[in-house]
Amino acid sequence: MQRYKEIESGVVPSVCSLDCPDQCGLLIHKKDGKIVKVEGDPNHPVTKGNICNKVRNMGERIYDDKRLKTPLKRIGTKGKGEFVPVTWKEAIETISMKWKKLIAEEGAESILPYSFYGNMGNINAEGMDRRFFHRLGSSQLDRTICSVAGSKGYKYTMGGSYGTDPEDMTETKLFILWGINAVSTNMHQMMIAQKARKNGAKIVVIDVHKNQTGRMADWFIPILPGTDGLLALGIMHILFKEELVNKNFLEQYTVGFKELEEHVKQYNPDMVSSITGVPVEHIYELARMYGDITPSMIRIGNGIQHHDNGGMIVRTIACLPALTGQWLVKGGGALKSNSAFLAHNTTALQRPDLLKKQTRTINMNQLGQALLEIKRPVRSLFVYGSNPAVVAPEATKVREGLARDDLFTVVHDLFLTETAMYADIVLPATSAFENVDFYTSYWHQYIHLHEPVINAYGESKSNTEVFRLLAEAMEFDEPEFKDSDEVLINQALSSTSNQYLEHVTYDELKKTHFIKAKQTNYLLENLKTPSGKIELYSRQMEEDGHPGLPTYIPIQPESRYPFLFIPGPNHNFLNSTFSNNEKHIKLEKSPKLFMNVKDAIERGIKDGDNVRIWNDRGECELAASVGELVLPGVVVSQGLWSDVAGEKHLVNTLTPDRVADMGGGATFFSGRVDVEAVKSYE
Ligand SMILES: Nc1nc2c(c(=O)[nH]1)N[C@H]1C(S)=C(S)[C@@H](COP(=O)(O)OP(=O)(O)OC[C@H]3O[C@@H](n4cnc5c(=O)[nH]c(N)nc54)[C@H](O)[C@@H]3O)O[C@H]1N2
Ligand SMILES: Nc1nc2c(c(=O)[nH]1)N[C@H]1C(S)=C(S)[C@@H](COP(=O)(O)OP(=O)(O)OC[C@H]3O[C@@H](n4cnc5c(=O)[nH]c(N)nc54)[C@H](O)[C@@H]3O)O[C@H]1N2
Ligand code: SF4
Ligand SMILES: [Mo]
Repeated sequence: MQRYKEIESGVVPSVCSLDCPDQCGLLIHKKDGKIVKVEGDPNHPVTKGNICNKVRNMGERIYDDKRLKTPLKRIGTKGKGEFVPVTWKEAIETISMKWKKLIAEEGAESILPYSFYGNMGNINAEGMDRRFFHRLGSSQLDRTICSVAGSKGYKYTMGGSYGTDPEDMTETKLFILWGINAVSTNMHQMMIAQKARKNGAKIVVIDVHKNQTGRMADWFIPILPGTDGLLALGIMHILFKEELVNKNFLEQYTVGFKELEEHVKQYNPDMVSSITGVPVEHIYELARMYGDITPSMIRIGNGIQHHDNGGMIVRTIACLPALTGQWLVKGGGALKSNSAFLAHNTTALQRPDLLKKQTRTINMNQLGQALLEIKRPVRSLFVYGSNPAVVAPEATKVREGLARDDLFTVVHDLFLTETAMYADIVLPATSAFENVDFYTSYWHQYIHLHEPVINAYGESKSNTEVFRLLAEAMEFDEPEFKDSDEVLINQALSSTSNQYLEHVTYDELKKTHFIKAKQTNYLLENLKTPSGKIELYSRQMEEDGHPGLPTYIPIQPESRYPFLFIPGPNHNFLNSTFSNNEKHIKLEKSPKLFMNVKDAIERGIKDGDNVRIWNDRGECELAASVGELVLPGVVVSQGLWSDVAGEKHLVNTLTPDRVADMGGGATFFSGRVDVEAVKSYE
């Protein structure tokens, strides 16, 4: 059979590699060996032929002139972007010689990998790289920047990342989109909800910003940041008091409901209203709606868990469907992540056994500290699939660390990113379209195989290839560093202990491209909590130092600054990906700061004014968008914009690097700032 990348003109199957819940099935149209069109696969049961604008314009990124074609070596000052091309041989030799010397003089822990999911492909994002850094004995990275606090919180209640199947949600009658900007970040969730709305479903959105998603809701409920756990407790208070709970379900499938009933008596709606900013009558209306309507589904977004108390918030909200027995109803329940349905054999793929001696672990949210403040600061950084100079909190500290003369930095990316500007060696990466890999969605339940649809760009190489080369240069002679991509995939899919994946094989995937997780009706019989039931009370939480029952814990005060600052993602970028592509910048226009008209008037700020936003950590400048889309005391920006041309658009100069209550998660949305109009001196 002809391989897809060798087909000059025609239509070939693919899958979206971006860190997005929808993980769309794609069809790539090729002409003369090049991609001319990217569209959604009409036969994919979830994608149904629809994809976002970002990826419809993916060709612009793949063939962007700025793409790296060769390895580069720095010749100028760090951060200035002065490089010359070098061969792969020279690049790999430079890295391996430097590392051998560092290991001999300071130990392998002086080296730190820094990566995330610029490409979600399992063998490239967390396969051969993991083997390599285990074997190297480098410092290990705790990958906490995205969703760990919420995932841990959800796990305390439900035992793991198991939720409602999106394909069942056409039956849902009430959607609560809670801290998720689904129109931008999970478009098929929104499409399913809109389809269900045609059959009478209601869409409620709870958010701190009436953005694209809030504006499409039947009912938008504005709330003050970090108080969602309290709102959920207020709803529980009413559900118990008005006997809207499902007693049979609680008795059969949960632990701790009697204690919870007692415990939530303290969260009376007046008190809840005074802290959340949600009017009392709306709390009653929402609780009664939730008690009455079935099936109901809560889509738990990432926004609510990027807070100091994010783990507890998600843990608390995850208890709600049990109170009304929604887990027994098709299309009912909650969905934070469905990743556990597709959990593969990571032990076989990542080989943690290659790490012979326990090493230190560094939280990726605290990269600035790791480069500047800790004992034995990191001496060499290897960055791939991530752009920490833009996406990590406390960006000023991160940049200062990256500028250190005694830090040896390597960046493997498709572009000369803001991080790569500080590198000593830059390596060109293939795009996911050029690679073999397999993909597992964390929202729908399909696993995908990807075979390359185009040839590698310039001299670029995939992550797996780069780590094979590095292993050879470091003289790692274990055979597992020679495993091909196909072998890696087979290992990851073999002997999984995951019953939902039993029927999936590489050969079958080759034939069909995607396969759904095995469907069973036994989620409740198989819960992986310590008790095997939904844990409204969790002893494990107490052992881990948290209250065992859902409890409201406020975020840190940072009281010197008047505004809570929520710098979320935007519609046309994906984190910092696309922020350097002209087409996507044009679609997104320019970065804004949404603020309430009352706050703006007090500060003499008019719509469209440039404003300076600052706190102890740093400052940035955005254009004010004045109106009623956020509550007083809250300011919101969208998008991780570039600052390479000297723009002061770097919102992460303002975000804290303290970690959330669970899992060391990020707290991007719990920082405070002040805002003033930028003075004009004309
Ligand atoms: N277009 C686009 N899509 C993306 C991404 C992107 O950058 N752009 N990023 C991808 C990634 S990596 C992720 S993790 C997901 C993230 O996507 P989402 O899960 O949607 O998470 P966020 O956009 O971070 O935040 C969602 C919403 O939470 C709100 N919010 C913030 N704090 C609070 C709060 O305290 N309470 C409530 N109720 N709401 C709050 C924000 O205003 C925002 O509207 O999207 C993925 N998809
Ligand atoms: N203020 C603020 N900051 C945030 C967030 C927020 O909401 N607000 N969201 C946070 C979240 S949820 C996340 S997940 C992180 C995401 O942060 P990152 O994981 O850093 O995501 P991107 O900015 O998309 O950068 C991914 C990089 O990987 C590169 N890449 C793509 N494919 C490959 C490949 O196959 N190989 C290699 N070597 N490189 C590749 C891309 O070109 C890109 O430069 O950002 C976090 N930062
Ligand atoms: S970014 Fe998300 S919505 Fe867009 S094509 Fe990829 S998976 Fe689909
Ligand atoms: Mo994320």
